[in-house]
Amino acid sequence: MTTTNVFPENFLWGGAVAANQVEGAWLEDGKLPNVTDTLIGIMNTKPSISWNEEQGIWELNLEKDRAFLSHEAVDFYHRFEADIKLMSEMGLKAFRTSISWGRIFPRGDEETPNEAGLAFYDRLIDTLLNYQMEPVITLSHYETPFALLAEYGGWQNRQLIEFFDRYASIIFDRYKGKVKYWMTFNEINNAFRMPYAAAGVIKFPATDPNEPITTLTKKEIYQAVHHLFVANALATKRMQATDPDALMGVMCSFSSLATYPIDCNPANVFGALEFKRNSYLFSDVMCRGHYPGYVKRIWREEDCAPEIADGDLALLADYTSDYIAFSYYRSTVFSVDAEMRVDTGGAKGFDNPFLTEKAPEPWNWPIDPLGLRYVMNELTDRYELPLFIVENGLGIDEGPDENGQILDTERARYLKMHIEEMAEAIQDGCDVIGYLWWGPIDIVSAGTGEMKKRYGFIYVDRHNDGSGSFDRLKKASFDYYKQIIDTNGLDLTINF
Ligand code: BGP
Repeated sequence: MTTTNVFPENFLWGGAVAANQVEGAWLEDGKLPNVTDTLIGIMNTKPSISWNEEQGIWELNLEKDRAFLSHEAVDFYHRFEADIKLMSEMGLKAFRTSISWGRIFPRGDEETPNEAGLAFYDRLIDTLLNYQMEPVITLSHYETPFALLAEYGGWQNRQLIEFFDRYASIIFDRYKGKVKYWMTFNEINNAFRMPYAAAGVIKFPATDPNEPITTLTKKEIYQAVHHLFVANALATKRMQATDPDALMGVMCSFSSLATYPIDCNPANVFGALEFKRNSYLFSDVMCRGHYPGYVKRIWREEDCAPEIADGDLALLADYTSDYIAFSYYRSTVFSVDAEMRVDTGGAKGFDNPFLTEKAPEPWNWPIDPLGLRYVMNELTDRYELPLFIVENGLGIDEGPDENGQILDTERARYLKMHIEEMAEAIQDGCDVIGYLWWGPIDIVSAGTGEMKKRYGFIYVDRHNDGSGSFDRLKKASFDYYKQIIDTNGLDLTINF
Protein backbone atom coordinates (compact mmCIF):
# COMPACT_ATOMS: atom_id res chain seq x y z
CA MET A 1 0.00 0.00 0.00
CA THR A 2 1.35 3.47 -0.72
CA THR A 3 0.35 6.81 0.75
CA THR A 4 0.22 9.97 -1.32
CA ASN A 5 3.66 11.33 -0.59
CA VAL A 6 2.79 13.96 2.00
CA PHE A 7 6.03 13.86 3.93
CA PRO A 8 8.30 16.88 3.45
CA GLU A 9 11.67 16.24 1.81
CA ASN A 10 13.53 16.96 5.07
CA PHE A 11 11.24 14.78 7.21
CA LEU A 12 13.26 13.25 10.04
CA TRP A 13 12.68 9.49 9.97
CA GLY A 14 14.57 8.05 12.91
CA GLY A 15 14.78 6.12 16.14
CA ALA A 16 14.89 6.90 19.85
CA VAL A 17 16.42 5.42 22.96
CA ALA A 18 17.40 6.63 26.44
CA ALA A 19 20.82 6.48 28.09
CA ASN A 20 19.59 4.45 31.05
CA GLN A 21 17.89 1.87 28.85
CA VAL A 22 20.63 1.39 26.25
CA GLU A 23 24.10 2.40 27.48
CA GLY A 24 24.88 0.21 30.48
CA ALA A 25 28.31 1.08 31.99
CA TRP A 26 26.30 2.43 34.89
CA LEU A 27 29.36 3.25 37.03
CA GLU A 28 32.00 3.62 34.32
CA ASP A 29 34.31 6.60 33.74
CA GLY A 30 33.17 8.43 36.85
CA LYS A 31 29.39 8.08 36.50
CA LEU A 32 27.47 7.70 39.77
CA PRO A 33 23.97 6.19 40.13
CA ASN A 34 20.94 8.09 38.95
CA VAL A 35 17.32 7.45 39.87
CA THR A 36 16.79 4.78 37.22
CA ASP A 37 19.78 2.79 38.53
CA THR A 38 17.86 2.20 41.76
CA LEU A 39 14.82 0.79 39.94
CA ILE A 40 13.84 -2.33 38.08
CA GLY A 41 11.24 -0.69 35.89
CA ILE A 42 9.84 2.75 36.63
CA MET A 43 6.28 1.53 36.98
CA ASN A 44 6.08 -1.38 39.26
CA THR A 45 8.85 -1.50 41.81
CA LYS A 46 9.94 0.44 44.83
CA PRO A 47 13.45 1.90 44.53
CA SER A 48 16.19 -0.23 46.05
CA ILE A 49 17.32 2.33 48.61
CA SER A 50 17.12 2.74 52.38
CA TRP A 51 17.07 5.63 54.83
CA ASN A 52 20.20 6.27 56.89
CA GLU A 53 18.82 7.79 60.09
CA GLU A 54 22.23 8.72 61.46
CA GLN A 55 23.30 10.72 58.41
CA GLY A 56 19.79 11.82 57.46
CA ILE A 57 20.16 10.71 53.84
CA TRP A 58 18.85 7.99 51.50
CA GLU A 59 21.35 5.31 50.44
CA LEU A 60 21.52 2.86 47.56
CA ASN A 61 20.61 -0.62 48.82
CA LEU A 62 20.49 -3.01 45.87
CA GLU A 63 19.10 -6.45 46.61
CA LYS A 64 21.66 -9.09 45.61
CA ASP A 65 19.06 -11.47 44.18
CA ARG A 66 17.56 -9.00 41.68
CA ALA A 67 18.81 -8.41 38.11
CA PHE A 68 19.14 -4.69 37.43
CA LEU A 69 19.33 -5.17 33.65
CA SER A 70 19.72 -1.45 32.96
CA HIS A 71 23.11 -1.47 34.70
CA GLU A 72 24.58 -3.18 31.62
CA ALA A 73 21.55 -2.64 29.34
CA VAL A 74 22.74 -3.57 25.81
CA ASP A 75 26.25 -2.13 26.31
CA PHE A 76 25.69 0.72 23.86
CA TYR A 77 28.37 2.62 25.80
CA HIS A 78 31.00 0.36 24.23
CA ARG A 79 29.19 -0.68 21.04
CA PHE A 80 27.60 2.56 19.83
CA GLU A 81 29.80 2.95 16.73
CA ALA A 82 28.69 -0.43 15.32
CA ASP A 83 25.07 0.17 16.37
CA ILE A 84 24.92 3.59 14.73
CA LYS A 85 26.45 2.10 11.58
CA LEU A 86 23.61 -0.44 11.58
CA MET A 87 21.07 2.39 12.07
CA SER A 88 22.62 4.23 9.13
CA GLU A 89 22.07 1.12 6.97
CA MET A 90 18.35 1.67 7.57
CA GLY A 91 18.86 5.25 6.44
CA LEU A 92 17.93 6.91 9.75
CA LYS A 93 17.93 10.72 9.43
CA ALA A 94 17.75 11.35 13.19
CA PHE A 95 18.62 9.54 16.40
CA ARG A 96 17.31 10.50 19.82
CA THR A 97 18.98 9.61 23.05
CA SER A 98 19.56 11.23 26.41
CA ILE A 99 22.76 12.51 27.91
CA SER A 100 23.07 10.87 31.30
CA TRP A 101 23.30 13.80 33.71
CA GLY A 102 25.20 11.52 36.14
CA ARG A 103 28.01 11.05 33.60
CA ILE A 104 28.55 14.81 33.42
CA PHE A 105 27.92 15.72 37.08
CA PRO A 106 28.03 12.38 38.93
CA ARG A 107 26.51 13.69 42.16
CA GLY A 108 24.75 16.56 40.41
CA ASP A 109 26.05 19.30 42.73
CA GLU A 110 29.68 19.47 41.59
CA GLU A 111 31.14 22.77 40.35
CA THR A 112 33.04 21.23 37.43
CA PRO A 113 31.96 18.52 34.98
CA ASN A 114 33.39 15.02 34.56
CA GLU A 115 35.47 15.27 31.38
CA ALA A 116 35.29 11.50 30.70
CA GLY A 117 31.51 11.75 30.54
CA LEU A 118 31.64 14.63 28.10
CA ALA A 119 34.23 12.77 25.99
CA PHE A 120 31.83 9.85 25.57
CA TYR A 121 29.05 12.09 24.29
CA ASP A 122 31.56 13.93 22.04
CA ARG A 123 32.26 10.59 20.34
CA LEU A 124 28.60 9.58 20.23
CA ILE A 125 27.37 12.87 18.76
CA ASP A 126 30.24 13.06 16.25
CA THR A 127 29.47 9.51 15.12
CA LEU A 128 25.83 10.43 14.54
CA LEU A 129 26.88 13.49 12.51
CA ASN A 130 29.38 11.40 10.51
CA TYR A 131 26.46 9.20 9.46
CA GLN A 132 24.33 12.29 8.63
CA MET A 133 21.96 11.69 11.53
CA GLU A 134 20.48 14.64 13.43
CA PRO A 135 21.17 14.12 17.14
CA VAL A 136 17.95 14.68 19.14
CA ILE A 137 18.97 15.03 22.77
CA THR A 138 17.04 14.71 26.04
CA LEU A 139 18.88 16.27 28.97
CA SER A 140 17.24 13.98 31.53
CA HIS A 141 15.30 10.84 30.66
CA TYR A 142 14.22 10.01 34.23
CA GLU A 143 17.94 10.33 35.06
CA THR A 144 18.26 12.80 37.96
CA PRO A 145 21.52 11.97 39.82
CA PHE A 146 20.57 9.91 42.87
CA ALA A 147 22.61 12.07 45.28
CA LEU A 148 20.35 15.02 44.49
CA LEU A 149 17.41 13.05 45.85
CA ALA A 150 19.33 11.30 48.62
CA GLU A 151 20.81 14.47 50.13
CA TYR A 152 18.58 17.29 48.85
CA GLY A 153 15.16 15.65 48.43
CA GLY A 154 15.22 16.07 44.67
CA TRP A 155 13.29 18.66 42.64
CA GLN A 156 11.20 19.91 45.58
CA ASN A 157 14.50 21.59 46.55
CA ARG A 158 14.99 24.82 44.63
CA GLN A 159 18.77 24.31 44.57
CA LEU A 160 18.29 21.76 41.77
CA ILE A 161 17.42 24.62 39.43
CA GLU A 162 20.97 25.94 39.81
CA PHE A 163 22.51 22.46 39.45
CA PHE A 164 20.51 21.76 36.30
CA ASP A 165 21.36 25.21 34.88
CA ARG A 166 25.06 24.40 35.36
CA TYR A 167 24.62 21.04 33.62
CA ALA A 168 22.57 22.45 30.73
CA SER A 169 25.01 25.34 30.19
CA ILE A 170 27.99 22.97 29.92
CA ILE A 171 26.10 20.79 27.43
CA PHE A 172 24.84 23.64 25.23
CA ASP A 173 28.36 25.11 25.07
CA ARG A 174 29.86 21.72 24.23
CA TYR A 175 27.43 20.79 21.47
CA LYS A 176 26.40 24.13 19.98
CA GLY A 177 26.25 23.86 16.21
CA LYS A 178 26.10 20.05 16.48
CA VAL A 179 22.74 19.46 18.19
CA LYS A 180 19.69 21.34 16.93
CA TYR A 181 16.84 19.50 18.68
CA TRP A 182 16.80 19.52 22.49
CA MET A 183 14.36 18.45 25.20
CA THR A 184 14.85 18.90 28.93
CA PHE A 185 12.78 16.35 30.87
CA ASN A 186 11.40 13.17 29.32
CA GLU A 187 7.62 12.76 29.73
CA ILE A 188 7.50 15.53 32.33
CA ASN A 189 3.72 15.00 32.55
CA ASN A 190 4.36 11.68 34.32
CA ALA A 191 5.40 13.71 37.38
CA PHE A 192 2.28 12.80 39.36
CA ARG A 193 2.07 9.22 38.09
CA MET A 194 5.72 8.44 38.84
CA PRO A 195 7.11 11.27 41.03
CA TYR A 196 10.33 9.45 41.93
CA ALA A 197 11.40 8.78 38.32
CA ALA A 198 9.65 11.50 36.33
CA ALA A 199 9.86 14.39 38.82
CA GLY A 200 13.03 13.21 40.59
CA VAL A 201 11.46 13.84 43.98
CA ILE A 202 11.43 11.81 47.20
CA LYS A 203 9.98 12.08 50.71
CA PHE A 204 12.67 14.03 52.57
CA PRO A 205 13.62 13.68 55.25
CA ALA A 206 12.00 10.24 55.50
CA THR A 207 9.52 10.66 58.31
CA ASP A 208 9.01 6.92 58.65
CA PRO A 209 11.52 4.64 56.92
CA ASN A 210 8.80 2.03 56.52
CA GLU A 211 6.51 4.45 54.71
CA PRO A 212 6.49 4.09 50.92
CA ILE A 213 9.22 6.50 50.01
CA THR A 214 7.31 8.27 47.31
CA THR A 215 4.31 9.11 49.50
CA LEU A 216 4.48 12.74 48.69
CA THR A 217 1.82 15.38 49.18
CA LYS A 218 0.32 17.08 46.11
CA LYS A 219 1.95 20.28 47.34
CA GLU A 220 5.39 18.61 47.35
CA ILE A 221 4.90 17.37 43.79
CA TYR A 222 3.52 20.70 42.51
CA GLN A 223 6.59 22.32 44.09
CA ALA A 224 8.92 19.90 42.29
CA VAL A 225 7.01 20.42 39.04
CA HIS A 226 7.27 24.20 39.39
CA HIS A 227 11.03 23.93 39.82
CA LEU A 228 11.18 21.69 36.73
CA PHE A 229 9.23 24.32 34.78
CA VAL A 230 11.62 27.06 35.90
CA ALA A 231 14.66 24.88 35.12
CA ASN A 232 13.24 24.18 31.66
CA ALA A 233 12.68 27.90 30.99
CA LEU A 234 16.20 28.74 32.18
CA ALA A 235 17.63 26.00 29.97
CA THR A 236 15.67 27.38 27.01
CA LYS A 237 17.12 30.82 27.74
CA ARG A 238 20.64 29.37 27.97
CA MET A 239 20.20 27.40 24.74
CA GLN A 240 18.95 30.45 22.81
CA ALA A 241 21.87 32.53 24.08
CA THR A 242 24.38 29.81 23.16
CA ASP A 243 23.03 28.64 19.80
CA PRO A 244 20.32 30.72 18.09
CA ASP A 245 19.69 27.89 15.61
CA ALA A 246 18.88 25.32 18.31
CA LEU A 247 15.31 24.42 19.24
CA MET A 248 13.83 23.36 22.60
CA GLY A 249 10.86 21.02 22.77
CA VAL A 250 8.54 20.12 25.60
CA MET A 251 8.45 16.31 25.88
CA CYS A 252 5.27 14.63 27.14
CA SER A 253 3.75 11.16 27.22
CA PHE A 254 0.68 11.92 25.14
CA SER A 255 -0.99 8.54 24.87
CA SER A 256 -2.97 10.12 27.70
CA LEU A 257 -4.37 12.75 25.32
CA ALA A 258 -6.08 9.93 23.42
CA THR A 259 -8.42 9.45 26.37
CA TYR A 260 -11.98 8.66 25.28
CA PRO A 261 -15.01 8.92 27.58
CA ILE A 262 -16.55 5.48 27.99
CA ASP A 263 -20.01 6.85 26.90
CA CYS A 264 -21.86 10.10 26.17
CA ASN A 265 -22.68 10.66 29.84
CA PRO A 266 -21.61 14.30 30.33
CA ALA A 267 -19.93 13.31 33.59
CA ASN A 268 -17.66 10.95 31.65
CA VAL A 269 -17.05 13.48 28.89
CA PHE A 270 -16.06 16.18 31.35
CA GLY A 271 -14.13 13.65 33.43
CA ALA A 272 -12.09 12.69 30.36
CA LEU A 273 -11.36 16.39 29.79
CA GLU A 274 -10.15 16.74 33.37
CA PHE A 275 -8.05 13.57 33.03
CA LYS A 276 -6.42 15.00 29.90
CA ARG A 277 -5.73 18.24 31.72
CA ASN A 278 -3.42 16.25 34.03
CA SER A 279 -1.18 16.15 30.95
CA TYR A 280 -2.17 19.39 29.27
CA LEU A 281 -1.01 21.29 32.37
CA PHE A 282 2.59 20.60 31.35
CA SER A 283 2.38 21.54 27.69
CA ASP A 284 0.15 24.53 28.58
CA VAL A 285 2.79 25.96 30.93
CA MET A 286 5.73 25.10 28.64
CA CYS A 287 4.09 26.21 25.37
CA ARG A 288 1.79 29.02 26.51
CA GLY A 289 4.03 30.27 29.31
CA HIS A 290 1.59 30.55 32.21
CA TYR A 291 -0.36 28.44 34.67
CA PRO A 292 -3.94 27.83 33.45
CA GLY A 293 -7.00 28.57 35.52
CA TYR A 294 -7.96 24.94 35.99
CA VAL A 295 -4.80 24.20 38.00
CA LYS A 296 -5.24 27.33 40.13
CA ARG A 297 -8.63 26.00 41.16
CA ILE A 298 -6.98 22.76 42.29
CA TRP A 299 -4.38 24.76 44.24
CA ARG A 300 -7.13 26.81 45.93
CA GLU A 301 -9.43 23.93 46.76
CA GLU A 302 -6.70 21.49 47.86
CA ASP A 303 -4.29 24.03 49.33
CA CYS A 304 -1.40 22.68 47.29
CA ALA A 305 -0.03 25.74 45.47
CA PRO A 306 3.76 25.75 45.02
CA GLU A 307 5.98 28.53 46.32
CA ILE A 308 6.63 30.77 43.31
CA ALA A 309 9.66 33.07 43.61
CA ASP A 310 9.88 36.55 42.11
CA GLY A 311 10.85 36.29 38.47
CA ASP A 312 9.69 32.71 38.01
CA LEU A 313 6.49 33.56 36.14
CA ALA A 314 8.31 36.00 33.87
CA LEU A 315 10.81 33.26 32.97
CA LEU A 316 7.99 30.85 32.15
CA ALA A 317 6.33 33.49 29.97
CA ASP A 318 9.50 34.50 28.12
CA TYR A 319 11.01 31.07 27.40
CA THR A 320 8.45 28.68 25.94
CA SER A 321 8.91 25.62 23.74
CA ASP A 322 9.72 25.83 20.03
CA TYR A 323 8.10 22.47 19.27
CA ILE A 324 6.13 19.68 20.93
CA ALA A 325 7.89 16.33 21.28
CA PHE A 326 5.78 13.47 22.50
CA SER A 327 5.45 9.75 22.89
CA TYR A 328 2.36 7.93 21.59
CA TYR A 329 1.75 4.20 22.03
CA ARG A 330 -1.95 3.58 22.67
CA SER A 331 -5.22 5.22 23.62
CA THR A 332 -7.16 4.92 26.84
CA VAL A 333 -10.73 4.95 28.17
CA PHE A 334 -12.08 7.16 30.95
CA SER A 335 -14.97 6.40 33.29
CA VAL A 336 -15.92 8.17 36.51
CA ASP A 337 -16.72 4.70 37.87
CA ALA A 338 -13.19 3.42 37.46
CA GLU A 339 -9.79 4.08 38.91
CA MET A 340 -7.45 5.25 36.15
CA ARG A 341 -4.42 2.97 35.69
CA VAL A 342 -1.07 4.54 36.51
CA ASP A 343 0.53 3.78 33.16
CA THR A 344 -2.06 5.70 31.16
CA GLY A 345 -3.52 2.26 30.69
CA GLY A 346 -6.96 3.75 30.86
CA ALA A 347 -9.75 3.02 33.25
CA LYS A 348 -9.12 -0.17 35.21
CA GLY A 349 -11.43 -2.88 33.91
CA PHE A 350 -12.70 -0.79 31.01
CA ASP A 351 -11.13 -1.68 27.68
CA ASN A 352 -12.19 -0.07 24.44
CA PRO A 353 -14.54 -2.55 22.71
CA PHE A 354 -13.96 -0.85 19.36
CA LEU A 355 -10.22 -1.57 19.40
CA THR A 356 -9.80 -5.19 18.40
CA GLU A 357 -6.03 -5.22 17.92
CA LYS A 358 -3.80 -5.32 20.97
CA ALA A 359 -0.09 -5.51 21.62
CA PRO A 360 1.04 -9.05 22.42
CA GLU A 361 0.75 -10.62 25.86
CA PRO A 362 1.43 -9.76 28.63
CA TRP A 363 1.30 -6.04 27.90
CA ASN A 364 -1.85 -5.94 25.73
CA TRP A 365 -1.76 -2.23 25.07
CA PRO A 366 -4.65 -1.49 22.65
CA ILE A 367 -3.45 -0.58 19.14
CA ASP A 368 -5.12 2.66 18.03
CA PRO A 369 -3.41 4.39 15.07
CA LEU A 370 -6.31 6.85 14.62
CA GLY A 371 -5.61 7.92 18.20
CA LEU A 372 -2.28 9.29 16.96
CA ARG A 373 -4.04 11.42 14.32
CA TYR A 374 -6.50 12.58 17.00
CA VAL A 375 -3.68 13.64 19.36
CA MET A 376 -1.76 15.40 16.58
CA ASN A 377 -4.84 17.38 15.56
CA GLU A 378 -5.72 18.36 19.12
CA LEU A 379 -2.16 19.54 19.77
CA THR A 380 -2.15 21.56 16.54
CA ASP A 381 -5.53 23.12 17.35
CA ARG A 382 -4.33 24.04 20.87
CA TYR A 383 -0.79 25.27 20.19
CA GLU A 384 -0.13 25.59 16.44
CA LEU A 385 3.46 24.45 17.03
CA PRO A 386 5.56 21.93 15.08
CA LEU A 387 5.11 18.37 16.35
CA PHE A 388 7.86 15.78 16.74
CA ILE A 389 6.85 12.17 17.39
CA VAL A 390 9.86 11.04 19.40
CA GLU A 391 8.44 7.73 20.63
CA ASN A 392 6.08 5.28 18.95
CA GLY A 393 6.62 1.52 18.93
CA LEU A 394 5.49 -1.98 19.76
CA GLY A 395 7.11 -4.24 22.35
CA ILE A 396 7.11 -7.95 21.52
CA ASP A 397 8.51 -10.96 23.36
CA GLU A 398 10.26 -12.56 20.38
CA GLY A 399 13.40 -14.42 19.32
CA PRO A 400 15.02 -16.08 16.29
CA ASP A 401 12.98 -18.90 14.68
CA GLU A 402 14.38 -22.26 13.56
CA ASN A 403 15.99 -20.51 10.58
CA GLY A 404 17.60 -17.89 12.82
CA GLN A 405 15.20 -15.22 11.54
CA ILE A 406 12.76 -12.89 13.31
CA LEU A 407 9.79 -12.24 11.00
CA ASP A 408 8.22 -9.46 13.07
CA THR A 409 5.22 -8.77 10.84
CA GLU A 410 3.20 -7.45 13.81
CA ARG A 411 5.75 -4.71 14.32
CA ALA A 412 5.69 -3.81 10.62
CA ARG A 413 1.90 -3.57 10.71
CA TYR A 414 1.96 -1.34 13.80
CA LEU A 415 4.51 0.91 12.06
CA LYS A 416 2.53 0.99 8.80
CA MET A 417 -0.78 1.85 10.50
CA HIS A 418 0.75 4.68 12.52
CA ILE A 419 2.58 6.17 9.53
CA GLU A 420 -0.67 6.11 7.55
CA GLU A 421 -2.45 8.10 10.29
CA MET A 422 0.51 10.46 10.63
CA ALA A 423 0.19 11.11 6.86
CA GLU A 424 -3.49 11.91 7.40
CA ALA A 425 -2.61 14.33 10.21
CA ILE A 426 -0.11 16.12 7.96
CA GLN A 427 -2.88 16.52 5.37
CA ASP A 428 -5.09 17.85 8.20
CA GLY A 429 -2.57 20.65 8.53
CA CYS A 430 -0.30 19.35 11.29
CA ASP A 431 3.30 20.53 10.96
CA VAL A 432 5.47 17.48 11.72
CA ILE A 433 9.27 17.59 12.12
CA GLY A 434 9.81 13.85 12.22
CA TYR A 435 8.96 10.39 13.43
CA LEU A 436 11.28 8.46 15.75
CA TRP A 437 10.52 4.78 16.34
CA TRP A 438 10.98 3.97 20.01
CA GLY A 439 13.78 1.45 20.41
CA PRO A 440 15.18 0.85 16.89
CA ILE A 441 17.42 -1.62 18.73
CA ASP A 442 16.20 -3.85 21.57
CA ILE A 443 16.73 -2.09 24.91
CA VAL A 444 15.66 -2.50 28.53
CA SER A 445 11.98 -1.71 29.07
CA ALA A 446 11.42 1.41 31.17
CA GLY A 447 8.17 0.21 32.65
CA THR A 448 9.17 -3.33 33.59
CA GLY A 449 12.97 -3.31 33.55
CA GLU A 450 12.90 -6.36 31.27
CA MET A 451 14.72 -7.27 28.08
CA LYS A 452 11.86 -9.43 26.81
CA LYS A 453 9.74 -6.40 25.84
CA ARG A 454 11.59 -5.90 22.56
CA TYR A 455 10.92 -2.85 20.33
CA GLY A 456 13.87 -3.12 17.99
CA PHE A 457 14.34 -3.56 14.27
CA ILE A 458 17.61 -4.99 15.59
CA TYR A 459 17.50 -7.89 18.03
CA VAL A 460 19.98 -8.05 20.92
CA ASP A 461 20.85 -11.43 22.38
CA ARG A 462 20.30 -10.50 26.03
CA HIS A 463 17.63 -11.94 28.29
CA ASN A 464 15.72 -11.22 31.47
CA ASP A 465 18.05 -13.42 33.50
CA GLY A 466 21.00 -11.32 32.37
CA SER A 467 22.35 -14.03 30.06
CA GLY A 468 23.23 -13.54 26.39
CA SER A 469 26.05 -12.72 24.01
CA PHE A 470 24.88 -9.13 23.35
CA ASP A 471 25.16 -10.02 19.64
CA ARG A 472 23.00 -7.98 17.28
CA LEU A 473 20.68 -9.50 14.61
CA LYS A 474 18.58 -7.68 12.01
CA LYS A 475 14.87 -8.50 12.19
CA ALA A 476 12.71 -8.52 9.05
CA SER A 477 11.42 -5.05 10.01
CA PHE A 478 14.97 -3.67 9.58
CA ASP A 479 14.61 -3.71 5.77
CA TYR A 480 10.99 -2.64 6.04
CA TYR A 481 11.88 0.59 7.85
CA LYS A 482 14.70 1.09 5.31
CA GLN A 483 12.11 0.80 2.49
CA ILE A 484 9.87 3.38 4.21
CA ILE A 485 12.74 5.84 4.68
CA ASP A 486 14.11 5.27 1.16
CA THR A 487 10.68 6.17 -0.29
CA ASN A 488 10.06 8.98 2.25
CA GLY A 489 6.95 7.24 3.56
CA LEU A 490 5.56 6.45 0.11
CA ASP A 491 5.94 2.66 -0.01
CA LEU A 492 4.43 0.95 3.03
CA THR A 493 4.02 -2.44 1.39
CA ILE A 494 4.86 -5.27 3.80
CA ASN A 495 6.57 -8.16 2.06
CA PHE A 496 6.96 -10.68 4.91
C1 BGP B 1 8.01 5.77 27.64
C2 BGP B 1 9.46 6.13 27.97
C3 BGP B 1 10.47 5.32 27.27
C4 BGP B 1 10.03 3.93 26.84
C5 BGP B 1 8.55 3.81 26.53
C6 BGP B 1 8.08 2.39 26.39
O1 BGP B 1 7.23 6.12 28.70
O2 BGP B 1 9.75 7.48 27.66
O3 BGP B 1 11.59 5.29 28.14
O4 BGP B 1 10.46 2.96 27.68
O5 BGP B 1 7.79 4.43 27.49
O6 BGP B 1 7.77 1.90 27.65
P1 BGP B 1 8.22 0.45 28.07
O7 BGP B 1 9.70 0.43 27.87
O8 BGP B 1 7.82 0.29 29.47
O9 BGP B 1 7.50 -0.49 27.13
